[in-house]
Amino acid sequence: MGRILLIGGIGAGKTSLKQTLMNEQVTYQKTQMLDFCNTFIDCPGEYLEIPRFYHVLIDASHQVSEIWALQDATKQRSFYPPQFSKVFRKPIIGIITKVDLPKANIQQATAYLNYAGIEEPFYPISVMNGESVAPLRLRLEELNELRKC
Ligand SMILES: Nc1nc2c(ncn2[C@@H]2O[C@H](COP(=O)(O)OP(=O)(O)O)[C@@H](O)[C@H]2O)c(=O)[nH]1
Ligand SMILES: [Mg+2]
Repeated sequence: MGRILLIGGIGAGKTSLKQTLMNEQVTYQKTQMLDFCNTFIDCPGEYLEIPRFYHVLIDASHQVSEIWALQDATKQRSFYPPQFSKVFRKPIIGIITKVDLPKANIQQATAYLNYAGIEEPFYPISVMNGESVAPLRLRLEELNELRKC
């Protein structure tokens, strides 16, 4: 079970990150439902933004070994309730997206992820910059290695 669950608000960059790491072309496609592939479970941002869907995220988390929680650096708000990370029984890492954009506020995004109870270090990324996602690519490879054992 080397799979990863991607969570984050609508437009946070979950699908773009998945496409980047799977070496797919990054094209905009609204995620309408849980989307399973070998490596990732991608989901619509509504599942985080609308509390009555939290249970879907919690159920999906049982099928992964790690959760990646995204926060859009350009967003003035966050959808993570306080200590949300604690509802999951899986390791959870924080990823700050869209750091290439002028209005990105990494400090604010860091505060939101802290508020969600996620532990630092966080990964600042931009899908426009391949180097910024290199640490996540490495993490993915390590999980895949574990899966082969
Ligand atoms: N500039 C910039 N745009 C991004 C980045 N990541 C995602 N986007 C854009 O943000 C929009 C929403 O991305 P998407 O991956 O569909 O978000 P999702 O709803 O979380 O799956 C798309 O238009 C993406 O092209 C990034 O790192 N930098
Ligand atoms: Mg999506």
